Amino acid sequence: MFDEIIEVLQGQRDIVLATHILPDGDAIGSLLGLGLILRNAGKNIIATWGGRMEVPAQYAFLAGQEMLAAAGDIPREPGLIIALDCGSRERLGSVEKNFKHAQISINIDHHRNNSTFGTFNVVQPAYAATAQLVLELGHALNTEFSLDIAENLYTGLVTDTGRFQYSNTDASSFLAAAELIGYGVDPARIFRHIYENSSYERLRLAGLAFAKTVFDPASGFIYTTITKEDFAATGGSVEDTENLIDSLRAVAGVRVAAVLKETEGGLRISLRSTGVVDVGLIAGRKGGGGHKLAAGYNGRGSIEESLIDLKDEVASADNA
Ligand SMILES: [Mn+2]
Repeated sequence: MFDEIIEVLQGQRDIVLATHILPDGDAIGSLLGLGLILRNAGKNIIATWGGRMEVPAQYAFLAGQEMLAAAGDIPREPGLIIALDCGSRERLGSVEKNFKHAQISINIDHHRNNSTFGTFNVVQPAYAATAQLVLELGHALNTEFSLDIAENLYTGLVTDTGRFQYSNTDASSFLAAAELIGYGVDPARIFRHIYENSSYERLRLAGLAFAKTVFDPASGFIYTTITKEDFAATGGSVEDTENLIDSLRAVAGVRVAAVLKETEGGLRISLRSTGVVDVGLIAGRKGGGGHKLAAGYNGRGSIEESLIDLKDEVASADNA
């Protein structure tokens, strides 16, 4: 799976790593985890993502952040750039142009509808997290896994599997977790950092969002909206909305959950399915991407227009 990539890596000393905009636990964990693996192999690593270079508070404990650089500060035409956890080149945001101009590009990801946009592509939809792929790549590189590397990869694994409870969780996820725990990872320590490190602003933003939730039992569609005004009123950030949607999906009778949020980069729409509807297909038709149960895309027009459109999609998916 990694033969070609390892050959490419051997020929490069300076490597840029990039992940998707608004990075989640798998994005950051895979980015820093692979960065540390390659740095230990003697490479010069710069790690980045498009947009504001600010590590969400719950991931601030992760090692390797000295490798991070703002997207504007990375080489315009990197010799080698590696995209992690990005289903499409567009997900790189402002780093997309650097990716396009790189001499060699590698795309490592687990999104099913990945557009194989790299010179080399390792896409494994069967893997629950990109971090699991990075672990495998580490094996192929004969890496000596430090606790710092292991904590990054465990973070990717625990967040993308929903703490080992989503349907993407299988024996290989637990085997990967067991291996990482063997390198010294303390699951309770990671849990405290990621899930018990919530800010007051985050709580208030969630309260506002939950209060505005609309549920149509007939179609099983539940949604809420978060406007610029909501962010301003609570002091919450886009990162603070990361797990909101899981609470919407948890309501009995829900088939599709959606959170529509006005971000600096425009309207972002997150989707979750409880199993029947394939939200990855819906997001794909809108120029976005994701999995059957979790996907997202950028809305065009107002929140109201996007909602009308989305309700139609959910209604017609019911008939499929
Ligand atoms: Mn992922």
